[in-house]
Parts: sequence; C-alpha cells; structure tokens
Amino acid sequence: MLKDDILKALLEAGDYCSGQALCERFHVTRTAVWKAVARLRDEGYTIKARQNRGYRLQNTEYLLSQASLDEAFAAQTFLKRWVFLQQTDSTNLEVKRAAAAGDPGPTLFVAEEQTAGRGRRGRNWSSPPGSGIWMSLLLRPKLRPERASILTLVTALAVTDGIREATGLEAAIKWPNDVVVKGKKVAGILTEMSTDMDRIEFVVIGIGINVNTESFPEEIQSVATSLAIEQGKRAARTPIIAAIWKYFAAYERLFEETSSFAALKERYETLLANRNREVRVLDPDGEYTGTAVGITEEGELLVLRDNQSLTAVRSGEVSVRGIYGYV
Ligand code: BTX
Repeated sequence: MLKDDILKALLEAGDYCSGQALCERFHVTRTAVWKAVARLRDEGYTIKARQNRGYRLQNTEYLLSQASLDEAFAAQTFLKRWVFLQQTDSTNLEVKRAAAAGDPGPTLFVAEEQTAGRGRRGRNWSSPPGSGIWMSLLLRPKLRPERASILTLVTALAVTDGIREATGLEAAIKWPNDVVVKGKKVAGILTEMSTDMDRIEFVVIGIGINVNTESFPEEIQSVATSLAIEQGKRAARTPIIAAIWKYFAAYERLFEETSSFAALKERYETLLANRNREVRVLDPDGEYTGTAVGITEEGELLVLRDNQSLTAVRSGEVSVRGIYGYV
C-alpha cells in the first residue's frame, strides 16, 4: 500500500522528504501522497509538513515498523522471518494461519494493534495501538508434547531478561506466565500448541507487553502497569523486542538441546517474584496456602504448604495468587 511505502521512505530518510520526490518515486499524484500522509497521521504517526521541504516523521525511536524490525533482526540467525502488521485480530491467530499454510518458522508476527487480543481461557487482552508490544512466534520444536508447557517458562525468562536489559527496570516472573514490575503485571504470555498424533506440529508463543500505556481500563487498573509508568518516561519498543528474542534464542536452544529446564532453573529462581512469598493455590480440588520456595526441573512451582508438606504445582487449571497482592 502507498502509505506503507511512504512510511518506509520517511523512516529511511530520517529527515524531510519532498512531496515531489515521493510522487516520482512511487509514480503517484501529490494528492495521493497527501492522502497517504493523512492516513498515517490517523494511525498515530506524527508527520511534520513544511513548505518547500516536504514531510518529516517525528519521534521515530518510538515507532514500530517493518523497517525498524528489519534493522533490529539483521544480524541474528534465530528468526527466519518477521512480519509487522498495523492491525490484526490477534497475532496468535496470525501464527496459526501461517502454520496452516506450511510456514516452517521460526516466524514472528508483531502488531501495532490487536482487535481480538486474548489471554488464557479466552480472557480478553487489552491491546490498543501505539503503546504496547503484541507479538507471537511460530515455532516447530523437537520436543515431546508434554514438555511444551515449559516453553512458557523459557519465554517468561527471556521477556524478563529482555525488559531488564533494555530498560534497567527490575522485572520479575510471576509463575507461570506473567512478568511483573513492582508487583504489577507488565506482560502476559499465552502459549498454544497443535499436535499431530504424539508429536508437536507447532507451538504459538504469544507475548503482550504494556510499554507506553498511560492508563488502563478500570477492570485491570489495580493489577496492570506499564514500563513507562514504572520508569517515568516513554520507552522505545524495538530494542525491547530485539533483546527478548536474543535471550529467547539462547534459552530455547539450551532447553531443546538438553530437553531439560535444569540449565535455566537457577536464573529462573533468581527472577521469580513469588519466591519466598505466601501464595494461595486455587486448585479445583481445593484451595490451599503456603510459601513458594522454587521451581522443579519440570517447571512446576514448589509450594511448602502450611501443613509442612511440599507440593509441586503444575500450571494449567491451577492459579496462584499472592496473599497480600497480585504476586
Ligand atoms: P491471562 O489470562 O493470564 O491474563 C488475562 C487477564 O489479564 C485479563 O482477564 C485481564 O484481567 C488482564 N489484562 C487484560 N489486558 C491486560 C493488559 N494489557 N495488561 C495487564 N493485564 C491485562 C495472559 O493471559 C496472556 C496474554 C497474552 C497476550 C498476547 S498479545 C500477543 C498475543 N496475541 C494474543 O491474542 N494474545 C497474545
């Protein structure tokens, strides 16, 4: 589409681009260029127009685009393909469609906005444009299906380390699929899997991160926060994305090669927000409380129950809540 071509040209230029040059480059009229610029502005881009100089894109470090991803991923070898979308229903659904079409992966979809972002068990995931990272990976790992749930833990580790490296914030993991800063949720992970007989056909790893969100819908205000709220200034999204997949590539390789979480356990426990905290385990067979003491090599949360017995809690139907807050 013309507006995407113009966006790319403005990004590459990093300075004013004359209207005439854009017309000639894309073989369109001045009105067409002007209309495309108006559409980009509607999408939230700040584009300055000056007589005799043309158009200039402002605040480019805060933008997500195919060009910014191309640059971020140029030197890595883990991802084979990455796709930026201005809007989609859900990046997890994008992955499923790509997998059905035979995409071998690893392929990453990143969207500026999701109209049907989902959490676990069909819950809604708020994904407005301009403020977050909504992305999903298509992966075809050589793992037994019963090991796939550990990929959620591997991902939580990569997201936490990526956020820490890119922002300096003390992000931590709320087992099994949230990343928190100061006890509030900044990111959620939704892992889905498709199996064929007894092997994994593909895995979808969906990650949602609140980056520059200033306020949240009332129903999640008390549990949700964003990186910008916690660090008191806006953050550029592309470096965070690049850092996360750098860590993921290393951690996932270690996990797949050894087929064990053992090598990652120590780092995971260091970043585990629940550790040594009192937790309530919402087990459908009966709730109980205890202290989270660590993780097993199978990715279960170890809880020392108030009756002094040690229980390994599997993710899935069980939820864990803090006694005094979300963690
Ligand atoms: P979850 O089921 O653990 O969390 C969902 C719950 O979190 C919601 O019921 C709501 O209370 C709260 N919530 C909703 N939106 C937000 C938000 N933006 N920030 C904090 N809390 C929120 C967690 O599920 C997994 C979420 C994965 C989202 C990614 S985004 C890319 C990919 N595509 C997609 O549709 N889902 C994943």
